[in-house]
Amino acid sequence: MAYFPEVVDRVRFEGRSSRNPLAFRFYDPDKRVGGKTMREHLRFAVCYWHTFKATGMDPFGQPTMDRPWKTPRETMDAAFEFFQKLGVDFWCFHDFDIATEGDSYAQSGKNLAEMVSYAEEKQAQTGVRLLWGTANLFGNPRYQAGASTNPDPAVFAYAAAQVKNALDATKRLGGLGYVFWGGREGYDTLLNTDMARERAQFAKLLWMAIDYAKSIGFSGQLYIEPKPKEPTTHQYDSNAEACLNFLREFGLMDHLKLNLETNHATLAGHSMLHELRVARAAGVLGSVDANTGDELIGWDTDQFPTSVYLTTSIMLEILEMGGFTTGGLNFDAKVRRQSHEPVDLLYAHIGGMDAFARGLEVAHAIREDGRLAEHVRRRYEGWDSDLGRKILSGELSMKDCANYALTNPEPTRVSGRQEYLENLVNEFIL
Ligand code: XLS
Ligand code: NI
Ligand code: NI
Repeated sequence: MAYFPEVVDRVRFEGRSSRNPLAFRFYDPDKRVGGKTMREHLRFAVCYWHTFKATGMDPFGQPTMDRPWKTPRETMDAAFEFFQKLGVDFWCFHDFDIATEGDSYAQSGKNLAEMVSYAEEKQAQTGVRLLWGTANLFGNPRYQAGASTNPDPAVFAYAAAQVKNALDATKRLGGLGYVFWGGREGYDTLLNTDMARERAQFAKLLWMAIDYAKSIGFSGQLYIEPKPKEPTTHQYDSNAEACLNFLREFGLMDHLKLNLETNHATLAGHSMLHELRVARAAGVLGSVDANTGDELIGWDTDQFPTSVYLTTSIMLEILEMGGFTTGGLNFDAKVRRQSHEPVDLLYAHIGGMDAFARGLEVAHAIREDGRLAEHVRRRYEGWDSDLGRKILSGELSMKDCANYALTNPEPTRVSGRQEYLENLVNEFIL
């Protein structure tokens, strides 16, 4: 049975002039941009949770999604049919997206192992690979006060046991990475919270995972995914800079990179570009959860990315770091509640892939042109002068600076040229 009969074989590239809503207009997988093909640059992944498991339920209403796949096996059949028809190379999942959580840890483990075997077959048949795996440490009521950050060590033990199975599953499926997203690792109120303790517990779970991964020979990249709030009032991995502080504090910098998500960046009051820049500057930019928020709703709507301005800025940072290694662009995005038909999933992903393909082309063109980078280089050129070098090397003291100010004229102000640069970017987008 075909779950996505609207596409017979594959979504095809038909070019800019195509009016076929089930074709790519910009994503041409084998087209070369710079030294690599689009598919090599973009490394698209489909996420299992939103795409195949989201029901459309919201705090005000019941499920809306029409989903002909019901059992875990049917769901996986639908998923791999979708991956193949869309032509993505990767997927991502939480343990209990693919398997039903049982009444006991033992039963859950059995259910998961069974579905991992099925996924192994599906991957072998289709060539689709696992970008990253993760564990759902937030859904079960036992985690209401956090998983690793729970005041009860018994809950920590259950969480660690669950991560063990999820790491085993990720290893078996040849996963390139494993993600820790805070989930409920934060607080609802400080009145009942020992923050210092909870942060140390969180770090302990990460250290356990590092040790366990090593012991089973899992060499995939571990990531932490920042998010400021929701479901908790404050998450300990609130943004890229907070994560860096946390990783440095607990000696974890060499073991984890960041998986950055656009909607989480904006909830934190930052642009995605800011978060990417922070991570890249620290050498820990790992992977991207490609989505976007709603400008007017203050929660994590996880919408599909359609803005070429956004995708351009993301791809500028990715190209600047030399491209993804283990990471990729995971559509951690869900169709709207009213988009309840399976075909809406196709429209959503095709749109996101096209927006990123165009963003890649624009970012590449901006870099080839060189004016933007040259502007930044020239802006700081003074630091290569005698004065700049002496300040940085420590040769000049504060007193020497005072002497400088006494003997030199007022510095000349230089325009930041923000509008000129904004126009420059638009020159490539329009
Ligand atoms: C939720 C997170 C989640 C992680 C995986 O807001 O984005 O989907 O990516 O647990
Ligand atoms: Ni995410
Ligand atoms: Ni999100």
